[in-house]
Amino acid sequence: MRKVLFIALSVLLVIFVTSCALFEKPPLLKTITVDGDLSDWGDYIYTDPSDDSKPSGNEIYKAGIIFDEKNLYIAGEIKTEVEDTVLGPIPKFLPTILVDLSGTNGASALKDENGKETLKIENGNIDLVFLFGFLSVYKEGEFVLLTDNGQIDGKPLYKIESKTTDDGKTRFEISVPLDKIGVTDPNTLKARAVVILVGGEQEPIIPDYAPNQGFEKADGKYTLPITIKKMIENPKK
Ligand SMILES: [Ca+2]
Ligand SMILES: [Ca+2]
Ligand SMILES: [Ca+2]
Repeated sequence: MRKVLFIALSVLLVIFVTSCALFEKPPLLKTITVDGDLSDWGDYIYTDPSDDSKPSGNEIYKAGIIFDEKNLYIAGEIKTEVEDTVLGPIPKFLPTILVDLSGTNGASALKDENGKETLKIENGNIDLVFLFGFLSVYKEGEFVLLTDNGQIDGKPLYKIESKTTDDGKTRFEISVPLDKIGVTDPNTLKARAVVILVGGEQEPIIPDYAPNQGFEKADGKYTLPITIKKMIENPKK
């Protein structure tokens, strides 16, 4: 009887230790292959409505943010109108991504060249920004390009791949090492992101948001600054 009890206690102890180990494991959500194919995101990708852009035809279909113990991953699927220029056709709107990481002190807002606030996050700040195809990190009071010399011609410290489908949708994936963006403990990290399409000349036009903010307007125009109220978040609360 005593032996049976001992075995039972041992089994219980093993189960207890194992479950503690599980709790201690980092919130390692998923390792993503950066190849422009979003199928490896599974349920972690946010699906935006395919017909909610204003002006229409400038859609965000998918957006995602996730991390593992080494990298932060960002993804999107978009399609925009193109404009013919002397340099050839260029997209009318470009994806802009704001990222808020827990445990780091980001910028209170993005500002234009005159110092006027353009975009901010309600109850958060901006640690990373993807703008005009470049990723920047907020460091010591300013946004610095994530390249080896902080200049456009430097070697990127992140990886980006994109693919365009036959029907004109562009799918992109970005990975950036956590140690390049000030994350020291992935076990306690929470990452939030919003993906928006931005264009317009005198006034900004934002045809689509993912996740939806309830901001979509017929002409896509806004009074600045815009306060982002909703973000994709992982791990979820
Ligand atoms: Ca992939
Ligand atoms: Ca959409
Ligand atoms: Ca939307």
